[in-house]
Amino acid sequence: MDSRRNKLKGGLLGVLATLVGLSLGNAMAGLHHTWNNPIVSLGNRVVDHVPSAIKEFAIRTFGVNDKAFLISTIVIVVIGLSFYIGRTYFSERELTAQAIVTGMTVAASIAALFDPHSTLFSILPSVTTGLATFFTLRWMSEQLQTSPEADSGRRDLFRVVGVAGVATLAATGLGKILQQHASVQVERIKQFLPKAMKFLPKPPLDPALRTPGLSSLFTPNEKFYRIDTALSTPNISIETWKLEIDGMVSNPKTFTYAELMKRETFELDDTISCVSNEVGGNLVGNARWYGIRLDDLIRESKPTSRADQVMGHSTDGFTAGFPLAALDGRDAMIALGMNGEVLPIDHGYPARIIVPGLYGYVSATKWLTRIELTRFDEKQGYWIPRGWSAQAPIKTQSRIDTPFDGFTVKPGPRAIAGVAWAPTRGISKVEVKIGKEPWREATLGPELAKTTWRQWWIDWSPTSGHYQISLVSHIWSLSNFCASNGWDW
Ligand SMILES: Nc1nc2c(c(=O)[nH]1)N[C@H]1C(S)=C(S)[C@@H](COP(=O)(O)O)O[C@H]1N2
Ligand SMILES: [Mo]
Repeated sequence: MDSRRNKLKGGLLGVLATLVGLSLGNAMAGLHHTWNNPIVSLGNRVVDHVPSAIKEFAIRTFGVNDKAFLISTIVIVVIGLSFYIGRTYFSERELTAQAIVTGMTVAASIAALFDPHSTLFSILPSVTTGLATFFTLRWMSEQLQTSPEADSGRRDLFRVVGVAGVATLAATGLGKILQQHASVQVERIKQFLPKAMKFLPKPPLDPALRTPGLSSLFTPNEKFYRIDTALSTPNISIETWKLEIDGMVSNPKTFTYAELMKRETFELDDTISCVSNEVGGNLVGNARWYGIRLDDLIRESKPTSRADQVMGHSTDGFTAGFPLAALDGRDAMIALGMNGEVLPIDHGYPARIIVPGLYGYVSATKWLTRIELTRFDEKQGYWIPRGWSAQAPIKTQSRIDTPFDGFTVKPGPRAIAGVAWAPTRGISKVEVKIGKEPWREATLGPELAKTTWRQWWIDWSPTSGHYQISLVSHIWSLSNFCASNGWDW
């Protein structure tokens, strides 16, 4: 009786240890969209090899649930084996148990190597599962070393089961989040943007190609700065995504992704910047955005005369509000694309707002799901109660990209170069001063639009010594300087 009970206990602990392993392996599989958990890899191989007669039988009998049936069968087999593993492990036959765990791990790893787009790394979820199962078993047995008092033995058992249960739940939750991310990544990769109905000409040759160290005309998406209040990026599928326009409007509207895409699409070259960008900082970037007109959408929803603020809401709870009056034909957009790609998840997939000339924290809501028409004296965006101004046009700023502040350069001919921006006013002139020499007017790169930065450079041939470089940028509408930064190295 007692030994039967112990065998049952051992078996159940084996199952629990395997669940810990599987949930961790599953979380691991979420780290890359081509990786699968061991159960799915094994299932894939069964589907590959099972005779077609059995496949047809399964489809006939279980219909669309045939996959679920296959997966459940594998799970049942694995649970059965885990029960046996636990029974042997906890009855002093550790080696047998280890051999079975190893065998299953090897089998699942081989299965994973045949998954579509697999690499050697595809075995990681299976290996994780095997190792985690093994170490959990070992940890359990250490914790359950028979103690003289039966009472404490029972307490130990509760503790072990509790800890393993919590670990399984936590790893399962993590796996869900990661897998959702992976599946939205796949969805996004499969998505494509048709040519914009109003497209921009191909950009001119980038002066950065000739000037080492100068920022490229467009900032590549992977290098584009990111500011997020959320800990992890929301993973929103366009299948379920909707954009609502409501609040102080007489004609509230809801759009699906497909409905938005049917509207007139256009391109916008625009430099966005974070208000927290410090002199010389990199919280600024230039992109060719692709999207639809925000002005039109808002006009169609008929804001009431009381409304004076357009507030974007994100699924992550972030909000940003800007003046309704800023929708003055300056090409504010709901962006669905960035630099020729579907909007990256990090930058707001599936949709975000871009308003030229306004700082990101009052306008550029990522993972946008709702646009509310409201009033500044009634509602405040995320950063306003935290001390930031509700009105936030981007200031005229400039940056020296090269030579880099504080770095030593070789004497000899080179360039001093950088970028200057003043969306939507545009940059007309940049002047550079080296030490006590007179101000020199820099050569300016192409002006894509008044909303974008302009690259600038001057030739320079330093002899050895220390130099301070100062900079002023002038905007189109005024001739006096609006910003300056000084460099010392
Ligand atoms: N949902 C959401 N949108 C957001 C933010 C955020 O934290 N959450 N940050 C804003 C800020 S402060 C800036 S400067 C820009 C940055 O956009 P990027 O991360 O695509 O560069 O996004 C804005 N949109
Ligand atoms: Mo920002």
